[in-house]
Amino acid sequence: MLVEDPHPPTPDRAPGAPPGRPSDDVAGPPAEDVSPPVLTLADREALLELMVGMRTFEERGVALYKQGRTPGSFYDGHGQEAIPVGATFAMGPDDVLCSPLIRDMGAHLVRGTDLTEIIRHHLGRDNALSRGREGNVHFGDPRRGVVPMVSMLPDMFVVAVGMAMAFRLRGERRVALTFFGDGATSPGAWHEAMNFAGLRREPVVIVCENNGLAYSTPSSAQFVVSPADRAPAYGMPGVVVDGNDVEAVFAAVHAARERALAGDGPTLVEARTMRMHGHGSHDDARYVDPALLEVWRQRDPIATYEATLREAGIDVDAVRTRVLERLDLAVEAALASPLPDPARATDGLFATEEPVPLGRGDAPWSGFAAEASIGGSGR
Ligand SMILES: Cc1ncc(C[n+]2csc(CCOP(=O)(O)OP(=O)(O)O)c2C)c(N)n1
Ligand SMILES: [Mg+2]
Repeated sequence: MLVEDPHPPTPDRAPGAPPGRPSDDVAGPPAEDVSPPVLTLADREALLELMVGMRTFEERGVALYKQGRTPGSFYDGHGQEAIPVGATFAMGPDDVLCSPLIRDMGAHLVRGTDLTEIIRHHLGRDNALSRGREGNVHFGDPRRGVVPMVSMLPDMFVVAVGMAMAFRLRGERRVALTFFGDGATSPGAWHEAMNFAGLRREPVVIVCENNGLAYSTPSSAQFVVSPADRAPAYGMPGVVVDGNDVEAVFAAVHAARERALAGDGPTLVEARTMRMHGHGSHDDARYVDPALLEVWRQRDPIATYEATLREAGIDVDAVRTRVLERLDLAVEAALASPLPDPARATDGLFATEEPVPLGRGDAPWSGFAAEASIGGSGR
């Protein structure tokens, strides 16, 4: 028997859409008509430097872990650098990252979080980010609009949707960007966040890093329908992008941000890539076919971009030298810094002062340089 919908969608109101908001085409097209901004040569050099910065830092991080200097484990995003760097580069200074995860070190670098502080954090030293409370990836820098993550996946997506809702209700021109992996698209909270964001058209930019693996589970053993293909069912476009191409990620996320700022709601950008290392430094990933890794190694996001920029006349060796010099200084300073004072272990358990306003600080946001070159697209 055909049962009638007691609350059918109307041409000007989708089911459940807040009154007064246009919603005749809930999913809407992706913002393909937004012409991608022109990246200057300086922008492109910055993108390379940030990706090299992430990789070089993480290689050092693995070494420090293997030397027994890093408590816990160490997680890296080797081969995925183009995603956090390209996506964060497309954000404005008032936008919020909620939150960079274990493959997203480059997002912190784009935002200008101090490298010595990050290394101090990983070494469990007294530091400005977590005050030595943990030595892992659960840190952020609220002054720079980077929200520290909680570990349960994909709960920061839920928080990002809530933040985006707050921005919309307050009439603030800013978006929340959230990162998660393919593995985070299965728990119930992911579906709840997708549904709510699509229904309410929250200004959230959703970046799914599909690296083919959730710990040792390949995507083929986890879902039938890809995250991007699922997006229209929640009322938003899903865009697949080459996650090893930093400029492609930048363009897709920039378009998603424009769409969110225009009031058209969220976009899910599925960046396809490969997890080149184990889940963490404790995992040798023997369950991954070496031939598959070799295929992806040929597509390394840094090597390919370096070749392009070398052609364009950029001195990529100088970029590497600069990165290494900065890293050496930061590691030296971090290793020389003290462990936290045990007497202060309970400091900060309760809020005793006003929180720092998110992202309204002094972020030396390094996004693409020439405002004129992006046609005044409203950053
Ligand atoms: C609810 C929940 N279950 C398990 C974990 C432990 N865990 C952390 S990362 C991870 C794998 C996630 O895979 P994916 O989302 O694809 O991210 P990737 O590691 O591939 O970047 C797991 C199982 C967790 N953080 N939260
Ligand atoms: Mg994964």
